[in-house]
Amino acid sequence: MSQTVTFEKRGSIGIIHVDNPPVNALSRAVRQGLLDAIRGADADSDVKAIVLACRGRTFIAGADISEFGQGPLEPDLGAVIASYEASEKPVVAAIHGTALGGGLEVALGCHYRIAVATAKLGLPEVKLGLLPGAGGTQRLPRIIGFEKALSLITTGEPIAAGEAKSLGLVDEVVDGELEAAAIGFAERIAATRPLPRARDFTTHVEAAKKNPELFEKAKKDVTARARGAGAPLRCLEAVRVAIERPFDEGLSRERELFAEAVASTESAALRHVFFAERAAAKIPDVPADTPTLPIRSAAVIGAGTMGGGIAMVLANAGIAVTLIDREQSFVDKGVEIIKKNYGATVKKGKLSQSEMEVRLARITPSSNWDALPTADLVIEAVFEEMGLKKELFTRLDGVCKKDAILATNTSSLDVDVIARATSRPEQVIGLHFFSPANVMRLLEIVRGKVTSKEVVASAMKLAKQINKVGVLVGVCEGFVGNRMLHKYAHEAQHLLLEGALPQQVDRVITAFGFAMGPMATSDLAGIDVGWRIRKAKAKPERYGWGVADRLAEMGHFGQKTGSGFYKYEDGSRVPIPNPEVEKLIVEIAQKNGVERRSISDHEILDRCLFAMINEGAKILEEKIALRSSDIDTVWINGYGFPAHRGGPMFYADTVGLAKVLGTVQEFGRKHGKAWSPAPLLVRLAGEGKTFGALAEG
Ligand code: T1G
Repeated sequence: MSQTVTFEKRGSIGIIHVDNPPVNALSRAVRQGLLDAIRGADADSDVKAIVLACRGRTFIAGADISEFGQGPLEPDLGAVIASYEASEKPVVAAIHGTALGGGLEVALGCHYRIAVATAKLGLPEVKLGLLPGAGGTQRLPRIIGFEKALSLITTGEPIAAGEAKSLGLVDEVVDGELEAAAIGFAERIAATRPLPRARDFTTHVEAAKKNPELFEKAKKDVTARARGAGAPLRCLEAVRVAIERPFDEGLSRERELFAEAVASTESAALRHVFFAERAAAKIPDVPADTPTLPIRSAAVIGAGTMGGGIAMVLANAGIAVTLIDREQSFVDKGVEIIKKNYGATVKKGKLSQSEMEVRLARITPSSNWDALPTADLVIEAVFEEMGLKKELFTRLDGVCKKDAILATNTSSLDVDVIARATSRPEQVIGLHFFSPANVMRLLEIVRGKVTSKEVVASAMKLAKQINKVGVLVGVCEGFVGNRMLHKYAHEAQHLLLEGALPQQVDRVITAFGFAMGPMATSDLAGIDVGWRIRKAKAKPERYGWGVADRLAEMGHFGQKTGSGFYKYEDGSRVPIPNPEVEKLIVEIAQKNGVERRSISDHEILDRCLFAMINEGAKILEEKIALRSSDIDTVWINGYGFPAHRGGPMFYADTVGLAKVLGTVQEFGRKHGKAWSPAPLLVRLAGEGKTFGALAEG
């Protein structure tokens, strides 16, 4: 019997333990161990009932994702689960931590499930471009009903033990010692017959047969949410079969759909994203045991939109935070916005009123610097102007304690210049949050030339503590995200002058999977934001920004002024094509001698994406990013790049770098040196390699 699975007896109860750190994933060894264990328990006449439990921090968190792509490895998980369900002795799954994917499917094959109150249960396969492939789409609806099962399977969102109990998914929620409770439960039901096997449940199947609209409605919702991803629709199809076909036929249809999904580029992309997010936390020259500075108290300077959002993020993570601005009225306004944001979350039922008050109590508004001498971390979110930031950091240097971390939320300025305004540049780091800071998952952590390893390690740890995906980047203008965004948005502007319309560019980009295209995004963020930065620049760029600059000069800033690249009815966020803008584009094109032509959707997509990918390659060779998957993590969590495409660099690898290079060179011939291919792209394309295979920076 493999060491990852062990079996022991406590009186007449057999206990099967899975012990495969860190998350008891269902590796081949675990599957074999589970099969051997149930066969042993079934054959042991002393054993009247069986408990399946896990050691470590969690119940089984799913199949071993790293095994995918290696082809089917025996034993098949479905067969293992069938042996548990078929057992003549009751099997009780004892759940703590997270019972996810194949882990929950194993529990669904057991006859009973008990869980600690803090446990989470779910089928997140759709987030990996898959669907539950070991009976989840057939057993779960039979246990909890089709409507709820559809929502769990097509969203992949887990539920808490309490809700699982109310749905009949869990038989008992225990507070005390789980294993003892499971043994007690097993003893109580040891003689109960017949055993409740999910495969035999028909109540919900009959009910669903009488309610065909359920699927029509689900199909509409799922298709809208999918934005071109295939997995949610495969999930839907598999659950639909559970109504129409006998159990075993449903299982085989599920297996067919799973085989399709696991071989799809979409799933390869989402599995890449899963491991990319985890890899981003590992910094080659900052080992995991690097000492970190404790962050129990923080101060945020600047109570504007970003400052307020950052204060919420810190308070949500249990950190006491002082929100500072130079005028009391500015601070009060900032706190009002924070209260409004929390109120909206409470209204959506995603936060209790009492928890809102606890978090608000952690935020101390102030218009003086009294809190600064004791703060472990200070984050500035003041106006994006270098002089102002340097002057502020010099003052902070004078009042903050020696080992305080001084962080700037700049989105583009040189962190080394800001750090040199202090006597402790090694304590200075960039913490670039994305708006709204209390919503966006990404945190670009900007390492200065002399930022200490302790400060880097502390910032990476803070990212996890505040529930952000922290990605370490180097210092350059716009860091990773904004630098690539600039190329992408600039190319989109050029396409306007050359013949495309805002709505055409945005349609192509949203069809690719982005939630919003570059024009609508610009209207949301405010056309004036980029315009002011460009105006402040010494060297104006190519004529590409002509339309955006002109709209800004005319006061059309986007949603906030009711018109930008689109028109917006009073207070609405729905973009309406604006014929005035079309006239403006034609006028500016003529003024710049640009001959307009019809532009294909394909060209629009390639020019927007390859412009950012080519810049991404330059970022990699300059070692501003440690690895190409970090760039993917930045774009998926900060800029809405569709996760089912894997991120810009992964997408480039799926297209093939030789093809990307060929197209970039073609664009270079037509549109000039802005398209000079990155040497790294040339090299890798020449060697038939991928960004993904590049060694870490
Ligand atoms: N397979 C392989 N490795 C895994 C893994 C998995 N399922 N889950 C986690 N890891 C690794 C992870 O890469 C990291 O490694 C370490 O464990 C800790 O993870 C047939 C097809 C459980 C909520 O989608 O959501 O079952 O970086 O940093 O924040 O139908 O991990 O340390 O080297 O994320 O505490 C379905 C995936 C699979 C759940 C814990 N299951 N995991 O979060 O730790 S598909 C999932 C998670 C499936 C069946 C199908 C989270 C977690 P390293 P971590 P965490």
